[in-house]
Amino acid sequence: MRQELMSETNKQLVVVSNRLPVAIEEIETGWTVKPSPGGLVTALAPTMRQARGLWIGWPGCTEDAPADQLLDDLEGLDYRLKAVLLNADEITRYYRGFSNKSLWPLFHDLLGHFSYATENWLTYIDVNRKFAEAVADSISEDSIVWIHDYQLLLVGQFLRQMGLHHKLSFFLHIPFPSPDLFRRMPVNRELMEGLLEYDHVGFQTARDSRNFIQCVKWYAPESRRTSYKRQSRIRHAGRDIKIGHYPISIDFQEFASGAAEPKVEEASWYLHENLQSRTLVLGLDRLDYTKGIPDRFLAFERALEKFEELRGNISLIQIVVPSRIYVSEYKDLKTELDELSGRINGRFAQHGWVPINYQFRNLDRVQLLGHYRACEIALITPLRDGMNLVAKEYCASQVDNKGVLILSEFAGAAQQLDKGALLVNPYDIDGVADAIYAAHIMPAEERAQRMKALRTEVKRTDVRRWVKWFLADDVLTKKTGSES
Ligand code: GDG
Repeated sequence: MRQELMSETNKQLVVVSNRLPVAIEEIETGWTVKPSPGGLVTALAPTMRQARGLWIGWPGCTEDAPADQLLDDLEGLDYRLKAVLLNADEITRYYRGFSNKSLWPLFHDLLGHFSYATENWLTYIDVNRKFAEAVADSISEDSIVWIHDYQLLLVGQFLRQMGLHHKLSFFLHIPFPSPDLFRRMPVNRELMEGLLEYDHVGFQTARDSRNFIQCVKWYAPESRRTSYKRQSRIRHAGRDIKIGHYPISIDFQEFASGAAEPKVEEASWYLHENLQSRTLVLGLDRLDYTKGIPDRFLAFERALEKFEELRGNISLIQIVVPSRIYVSEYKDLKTELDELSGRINGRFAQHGWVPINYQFRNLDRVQLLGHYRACEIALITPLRDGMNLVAKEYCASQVDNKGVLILSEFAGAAQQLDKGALLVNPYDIDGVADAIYAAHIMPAEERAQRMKALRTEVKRTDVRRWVKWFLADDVLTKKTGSES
């Protein structure tokens, strides 16, 4: 077991991510700390407890918050938190700028959304250095440092410059682009140089890992590579760097048992009762152009056009969780969705039936599970996605094996779920429309067979296994770093 490994070796796990698992917010009477739960928190919590864990990140507030004191006073956590505070300019340039306007679209293959500004890049460098200083101030000789995601690509490089010889690991939650795309980034060489300072770089899928290796071949053709099973080793500048793919996952049991709770069954019953349609189709995404929501609406419209029997019998429930609304492109996307759903509903709605039930809001836990339970089809069609946990959560929650998963072939999850899901190309409006119809008429036996296969896979590779895969070598082997 992972926990046993950590305690045997008495290492301390230091996790570094842009956001902390809590958020500090200003209220009328002062400040409050709220949990901001997510998959990564659930995944890492047991190991963090066992390994005297420390989590370093931004608590989402401005610099004037008394963050250290608030986090020190926090009760009920079995590991420590340390805040890196950002000022308004840093939030604009590092986070909203270089991270979300340059790296995010480029790494999702969406060059049309990509823009670059030198001042954003310079602030990104400064903030990465700031995170590295926070790490260097807090770790001990036996710490294992695990840095997460695209906002912090350069932290390892700054730690090296500060003279740290710890084993440094990095995991990228979003896709890694092909060399052709990567080279469009004006600071591509600086990013490669930074990434090659880690000892271990992990990706979601084999394709991301391959893309990275191709980029290394372009950037450093003299480097040597050896492969064994799921991993490669790159010999670069006198050091060995381990490259692997580790598809992130969910706590299967938590979703499976949560979905079977009476209050969830009740919420699910109400959904069906209120919407009347025989088949409910679920879309659930953060507001983001990578998620392919407008194309999904068009595919749903096409299905209603092509297959008359669907009219009055199928409804799409699309939940869009507010996100990055300060960015004009995201505001435009929201306007587009408002208009599209209005137009399609105006075209097809009849008394007692509306084709698209579109809601711009968050769901609480019971509602989330209720939606997973109630919907006979999940329509998950991102244009590109690192993994997509909603797909896995939907499968885990299908305790009666009735649901059908329609999944974009460009979601990382498709590489694991291809056997049971109906895979689609999200740009192919007719193809997605056909898949919606195929799912609607799919016999119960085939649904059950496919869903059982999906649930077996999600259960087998659940999030604890992800942590175990990634950390196994880091805990058991010594650093294979610099040559003397
Ligand atoms: C990034 C990568 C990668 C959503 N709506 C509600 C809600 N959620 C939860 C879901 C799920 C999570 O948010 C969304 O995770 P995804 O993986 O689908 O997408 P991103 O946020 O884009 O995540 C992605 C992931 O990192 C992990 O590496 O898979 O590819 O883009 O857990 O349940 N939760 C609640 N109410 C909602 O309304 N409670």
